Amino acid sequence: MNYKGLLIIMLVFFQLYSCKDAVAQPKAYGPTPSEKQLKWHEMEFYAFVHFSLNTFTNKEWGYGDESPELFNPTELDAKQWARVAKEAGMKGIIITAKHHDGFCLWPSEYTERSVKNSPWKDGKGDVVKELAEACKEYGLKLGIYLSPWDRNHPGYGKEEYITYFRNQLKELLTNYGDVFEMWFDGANGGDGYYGGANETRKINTLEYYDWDETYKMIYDISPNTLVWGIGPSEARWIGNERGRAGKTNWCLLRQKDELAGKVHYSEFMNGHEDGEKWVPGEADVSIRSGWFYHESEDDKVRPLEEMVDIYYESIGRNANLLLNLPVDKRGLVNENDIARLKELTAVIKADFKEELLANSKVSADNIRGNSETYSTDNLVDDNKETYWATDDSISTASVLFEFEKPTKLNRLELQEYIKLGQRVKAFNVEVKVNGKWQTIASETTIGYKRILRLPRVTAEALRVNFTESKSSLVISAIKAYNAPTLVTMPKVTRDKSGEITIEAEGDNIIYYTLDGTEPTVDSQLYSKSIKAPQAVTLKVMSYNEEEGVSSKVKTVNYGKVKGKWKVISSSAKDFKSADRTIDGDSNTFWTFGENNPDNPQEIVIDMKETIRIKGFSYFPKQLGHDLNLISQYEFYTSTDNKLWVKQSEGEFSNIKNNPVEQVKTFNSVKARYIKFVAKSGIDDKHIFSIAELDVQETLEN
Ligand code: FUL
Repeated sequence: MNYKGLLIIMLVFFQLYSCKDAVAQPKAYGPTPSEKQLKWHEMEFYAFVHFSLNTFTNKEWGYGDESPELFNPTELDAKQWARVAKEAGMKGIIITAKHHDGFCLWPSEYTERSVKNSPWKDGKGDVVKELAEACKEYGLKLGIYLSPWDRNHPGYGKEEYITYFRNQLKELLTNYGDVFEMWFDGANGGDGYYGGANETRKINTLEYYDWDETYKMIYDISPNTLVWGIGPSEARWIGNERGRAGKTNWCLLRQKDELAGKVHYSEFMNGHEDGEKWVPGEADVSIRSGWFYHESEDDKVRPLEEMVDIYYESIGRNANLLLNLPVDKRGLVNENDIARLKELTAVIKADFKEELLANSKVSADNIRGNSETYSTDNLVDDNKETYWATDDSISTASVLFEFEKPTKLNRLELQEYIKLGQRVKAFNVEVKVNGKWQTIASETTIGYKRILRLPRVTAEALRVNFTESKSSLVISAIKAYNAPTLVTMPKVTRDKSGEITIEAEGDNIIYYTLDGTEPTVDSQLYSKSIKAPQAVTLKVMSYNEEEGVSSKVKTVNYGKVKGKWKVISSSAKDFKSADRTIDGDSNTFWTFGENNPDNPQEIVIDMKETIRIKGFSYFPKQLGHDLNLISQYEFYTSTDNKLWVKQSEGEFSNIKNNPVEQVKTFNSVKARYIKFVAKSGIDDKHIFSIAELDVQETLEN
């Protein structure tokens, strides 16, 4: 080799050693995600579609005896679902291929209880196939909900059902292309039709399904499918159906303890700092209160600000967001849900419009081996593969961002490089305003992604101090934004006498109407409470004068006040406090019942005048450890308190996981007295709480 050649080789070696490879990569700390889980984290936001027989029977849980002939969507269009999801920035759709009543949305060869025995497409349709194709067309991933609990199958609870369940899994994982997620719900065992047995079948969820075997089978057929929910899963429920993760949220879980039945689901919101496995949280929530479509909820789509909160408290707290769009009887995502989703997408887009830290001067008090490879530039380069890291011995450090000129900001987004584990236990954020440093946030975990909503500040500089970490720091991104102000709708309450009080946030003012028209800044300005004991429709909005921005309009429909209503008898000897169930305040509640499962418990109310009603509602207690939820009920009416007619009976399905207001409707009747019977409670308890009881009045004759 000549002299020149040698020089080139030396130069190449020098280059290699002087930058990249001289400083070793940090070692992984604790449990780390698999490749499959990493891809799953990056999906962040995807849709749930609850659509089945329940859509047509107006139920949340079918009992298992409903006829497949009731399934008859008139305009089913899975492409519309995919389009809606895509436009909202979602990355996939999970469909209820089979819910608890056992009806299958695909023509399974193992049962007659499926689309093949429905009038839809003369029994030749396959919803799962149509969705798989639509997802493909729109570049979305397909996920499948297969309820382990089957209230129809005669063999449920016995060995034969497990074979059936696995056969169906095989069908779904073989015939519809890639399935990114398999969703196994936690509701398992209870009463049901079971082929006509009409009985209660209890199973041990941890043992009955032999999850190890079932999972092995899934991975043999489809190794890229991530399994969610019960069993040794790769992602966990977030512990509530409100779509909210804990502020502290570890991707880790003590799954061995969980599988031994030693973990309460309320721990899922936070995960376990000392968990032995990477089992990140997925936050599920419906855009309305129910999971399935009910016409009565058309005007109960969650308000925009609640949806925005959900976004920040799921994706912004290190969890994926699984947002349910209940497809309606036509087989379409409903217009009202689409409108809300569009509003949400617009807010999120506006909130993250312009990143502000990329142009600042970035420095840190420690950089791993002083190496370029781990420099702070990696925090703002928008490259998920690069990261800022500290020396092995350093687990507390600060990053400083200095702006060229004072900059307004109110959002901060942070990401750990989770391939090497989740490490940060605590951090805080300081800003320099008019030359003075002030702390504006003190937080705990980060994980895949953490987004903070901060008060808007005009900062000369921003500093993130990592104050506690399990090991050295490995941070892949820090970003800041200045989100537009979102004016929230006012809070409205009405007391027993019909006095309406309206409150807005901060200095916002309030405009309202009582004639059904949309309020504007020219409408009535709210200054003192409004007297409205009659049925009334209130439309109201908050207005931020400084920025000239108004909130969305809130519509509240009140019936006549229950001021004169009286609880006149009850199975409970002492019912002095029972009027709390009709005081118009859902924060107060009444608890009654004895621990005797043979005695249904009842409450009788005199409405003091005969009116025509077409339904009733039961609002469960919301706060506290014991909600004493009612699961089976009967509802009677009378005009004379002697002759009673049963108007409705059944179950409040899924009330345990989703204790929202329960509305039951029937053919309209005249009534002066109503009797509500609590037949059984959740978890076999026989103590019941009621926050509020109400009737649905109708003016028809
Ligand atoms: C629950 C189920 O029981 C509901 O019906 C719904 O499917 C929800 C997503 O999970 O636990």
